[in-house]
Amino acid sequence: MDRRFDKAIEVLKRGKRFLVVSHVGPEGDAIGSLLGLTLALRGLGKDATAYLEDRIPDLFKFLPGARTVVHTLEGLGPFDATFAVDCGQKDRLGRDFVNLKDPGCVVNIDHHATNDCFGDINIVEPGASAAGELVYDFCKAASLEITRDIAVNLYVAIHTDTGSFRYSSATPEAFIKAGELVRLGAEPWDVSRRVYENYPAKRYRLLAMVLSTLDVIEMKGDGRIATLSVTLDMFRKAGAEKDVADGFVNYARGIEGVEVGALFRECGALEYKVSLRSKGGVDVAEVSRTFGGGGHRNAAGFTMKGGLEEIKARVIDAVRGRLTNGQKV
Ligand SMILES: [Mn+2]
Repeated sequence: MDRRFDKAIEVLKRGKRFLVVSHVGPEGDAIGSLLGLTLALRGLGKDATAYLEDRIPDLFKFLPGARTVVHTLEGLGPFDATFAVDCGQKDRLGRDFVNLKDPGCVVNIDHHATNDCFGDINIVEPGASAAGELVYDFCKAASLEITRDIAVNLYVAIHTDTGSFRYSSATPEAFIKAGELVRLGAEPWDVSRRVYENYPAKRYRLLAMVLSTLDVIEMKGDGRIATLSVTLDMFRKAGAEKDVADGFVNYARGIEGVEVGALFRECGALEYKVSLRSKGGVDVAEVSRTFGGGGHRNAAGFTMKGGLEEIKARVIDAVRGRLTNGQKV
C-alpha cells in the first residue's frame, strides 16, 4: 500500500490542476470521498474540479463542497491528474470522463473487490469499509490537513457504506477512523439527522407502492429470497426521482428467514436495475458478475434488459443455485 501512496503523493506534488471523479448514481461513499478529497486538494492550494455525471441526491446536498460539483467536463481540462474514488470500472465514471482526452495520470482509489484496476496507479483495498477510509489514509500519508469540512464528508462516506456500522465491513479501522473524524469535527447526530431523519414524504408514498410488490420465495429449507420492484409509473405517481428508492432493497433483506433481498428498479423500456443484498450466506457480487455487474459480497447490482417477470426468474434461479451449492454459511 505504501509504495502506491508514495506514487500518488508524487503525482499530487507535481500537479496543479486536478480532477476528482466518482461513479454514476452516487451515494454517500462516492460523494463523501469525492468531496473530502477535493477539499483536501483545494486546501493545498491546488485547482481541483469535482465531477459527477448525475445529480447529488437531496439528502447529501448539505455536505461541504457539494455545491461546487460540476456535471459536465466540457471545456475543462487538460488536467495534470485525475483521482477516481469508489468506482470499480472506468465506464461508470460518466460519459464526459470516458470521453475526456486529457485526464492526466489516473489514480484509482477504491475498495470494490471487483475493481478492474483501470488507473495508472491503483490503490484498491477490498478490506477497507469505504473509499472514504482510503481517502483518509491518503490524506494522512500526504500530510494533508483534515479540516472539519473534510471530516464530515469522510465520516458520511464511512457511516453510509458500513450501513451505520452495522455491516461486517465495520472493522476496528473503520471505527477508529470514524472516531478520529468525530474528533476532527464531524457530528454524529447532526449527520444522522440530515441523512436518516430527513426523508421527503414522497419517499414514503413510493415505499408504500413498492412494499405492495413484496414476494417472498421459499428455497427448500435453504432460506428465502425476497423481491421488491419499482416501476417508472410508481416514480411518476409519487412524484419521485429514481434515487428516492435508494435503500429500499434493505426492506427485502430485513425479513426473518430471508437470505437475499432483491430490488428490481425499472429504468427504461424493458430495462431494469437490479440491486441484491445478502445476509452473508450468498456472495451477491459473484451473482452480479454473472450478469455483467459487480459490487461487494453482501451488496451488489447490475442492469439487465428484458421484462420484469423474466428478469426476476433469472435472478431467483441464479441465487437459488448459490443457496443450494453448499455456499450457505
Ligand atoms: Mn464505497
